[in-house]
Amino acid sequence: MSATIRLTMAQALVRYLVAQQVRDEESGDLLPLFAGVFAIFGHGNVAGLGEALYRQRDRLPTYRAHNEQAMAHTAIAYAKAHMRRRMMAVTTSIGPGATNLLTAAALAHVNRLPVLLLPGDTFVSRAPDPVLQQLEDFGDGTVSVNDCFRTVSRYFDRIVRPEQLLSALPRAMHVLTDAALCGPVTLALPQDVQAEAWDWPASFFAERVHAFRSVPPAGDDVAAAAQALRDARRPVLLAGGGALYAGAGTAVREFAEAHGVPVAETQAGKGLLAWHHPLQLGPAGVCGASAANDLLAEADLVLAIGTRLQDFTTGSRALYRAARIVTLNVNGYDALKGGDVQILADARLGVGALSAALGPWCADGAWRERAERAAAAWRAIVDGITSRRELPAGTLPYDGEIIGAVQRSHGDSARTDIVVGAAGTLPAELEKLWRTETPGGYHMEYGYSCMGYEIAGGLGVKMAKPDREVIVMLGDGSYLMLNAEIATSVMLGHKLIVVVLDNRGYGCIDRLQQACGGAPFNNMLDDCRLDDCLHGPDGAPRIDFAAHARAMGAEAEHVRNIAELEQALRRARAATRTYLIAIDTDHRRTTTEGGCWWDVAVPEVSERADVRAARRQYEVAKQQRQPDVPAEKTHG
Ligand SMILES: Cc1ncc(C[n+]2csc(CCOP(=O)(O)OP(=O)(O)O)c2C)c(N)n1
Ligand SMILES: [Mg+2]
Repeated sequence: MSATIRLTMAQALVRYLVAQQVRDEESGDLLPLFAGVFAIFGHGNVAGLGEALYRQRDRLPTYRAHNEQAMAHTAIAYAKAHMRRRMMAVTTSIGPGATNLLTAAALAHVNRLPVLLLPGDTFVSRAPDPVLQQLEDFGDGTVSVNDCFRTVSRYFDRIVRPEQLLSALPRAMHVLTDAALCGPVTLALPQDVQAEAWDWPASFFAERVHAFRSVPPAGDDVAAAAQALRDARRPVLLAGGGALYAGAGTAVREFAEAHGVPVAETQAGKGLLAWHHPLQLGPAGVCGASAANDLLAEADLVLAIGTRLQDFTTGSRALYRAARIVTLNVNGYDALKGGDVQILADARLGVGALSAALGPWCADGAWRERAERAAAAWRAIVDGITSRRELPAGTLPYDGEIIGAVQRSHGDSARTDIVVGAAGTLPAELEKLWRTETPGGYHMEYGYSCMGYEIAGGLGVKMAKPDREVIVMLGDGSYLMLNAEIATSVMLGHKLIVVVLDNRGYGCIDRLQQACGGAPFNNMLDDCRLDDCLHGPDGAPRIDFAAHARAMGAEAEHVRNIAELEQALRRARAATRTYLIAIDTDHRRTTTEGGCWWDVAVPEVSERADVRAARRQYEVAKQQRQPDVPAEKTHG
């Protein structure tokens, strides 16, 4: 008879996690697949899982944070910074602790990032029902709040008997480590089952080294794609996050150079090709560079690699509907988008195979020259914006000038800095203006663009890359939504530089509101309902972000202009603790160069003349983008 080990379900779960390993690609060393577990305890996880984590705390560290959503952001950012090859687990109590995780689960789902979510759950026995924090469904006795995770998990399971872990955990590992399926896994853990003992086969806890398999292309896919490229005269390669995660940077650069195909990138793919490469057109789409968008609009073929072809970040609906689309994607669902020619494969292997199939073929020389001129012109535009230091008296800086100052403060660490962002004005400005030559140097959560990701995400990046300077850039709105992990970064000794751009409100939404004909309403603090008796004519109160961060143990200062910001950045880089710099900004100033149209539905009827005018413009813009499939588009 094979050996068994008597453990509770929670103890078995933790022991299994400890046994999962990966091989470090550079050193060849074996490392734990799970770098740790973020936990906020309560009833539903403290007695069972808490006891089990304590027992393994030397092999699987447990970290405490201040908010469940934020600690999941940290775990997700950790995995993203490791290109999905190392990860973390997150555990919560039942009820509100669990549902606080939902937004983060959706974020991981949209961004295709691995995280193991372990919310506590109500009693399977139902003996103490309704237990504290239990939701009661009048028509279904099996429901708990954790059923909400079904829609935002790539794999969901509720462990109602200990031995179910025998199948649930290997399935979970498969989803977490498979490039195509990758996303959040939720194992809901009823608290009575966590504490239940079972005799586990010892073999279940054998150490396992996970391989990250790269799927090679099959069949005639590559030949068909090569033919489509040979038939094209104006091809553009569009690189997304999948290309980054597949480590396809070198392969894409070699492809671009060998075949004279210019490269545009998405938010998730930015950094795949160095910013100064002559064929680097910059970002595509609504926050895109004019070089990328102009060339995409003229392209007769778009080779879309590792991208979901989301309109905002790729211009897929607005820019190149007349072009043939060749997709290269490890995920069949994404590969099918575009509908012309598909290669279902790993980005690195697929691009290599396509290059081999193309042999000496090169895109039209005039197209390549046109691309290189456009790329150089875009670099000059970026230089002009980011080098501005002196502003007319009374003019507040905007994000572009601040990004310039942060980049100038790089010094020798230009190759190693990591900037982190997620929502507000900054993703557009950073995508256009931030320069990186290192894959992973630009960490933007833009699949979900979740306010509040930034600081917690920055902490996860720093945990993954402790030797790199991690610079979190965020607006006042995002800061106020979720900032408590500043205290966690101080507690854990993971230094962040946090730059808060305080324009006193939801600046990007205010601009969107007015672009749609809306009155300035409920976005900027001064346009919100105030208690006049308390605030009088001075408007909404000012918020002292530096004082707030200091109260959580960070060093912090408020600066008045770009010159002061540059000095503060020097102090921040020299600091060993998390360092916050707050600066006032003007939300009406933005980078107007680049960008493209996007579909925001304007009301069909309104009492406001501005809304009616915006609606007329909207209808014209929609009309210009009809019919859906222009006649010249051919299907291969
Ligand atoms: C959790 C969440 N809620 C709402 C939104 C919608 N939203 C996007 S940006 C934004 C305002 C961001 O304000 P701030 O961080 O100050 O940046 P700013 O636009 O002012 O630069 C809002 C409300 C969002 N993306 N995420
Ligand atoms: Mg703001």
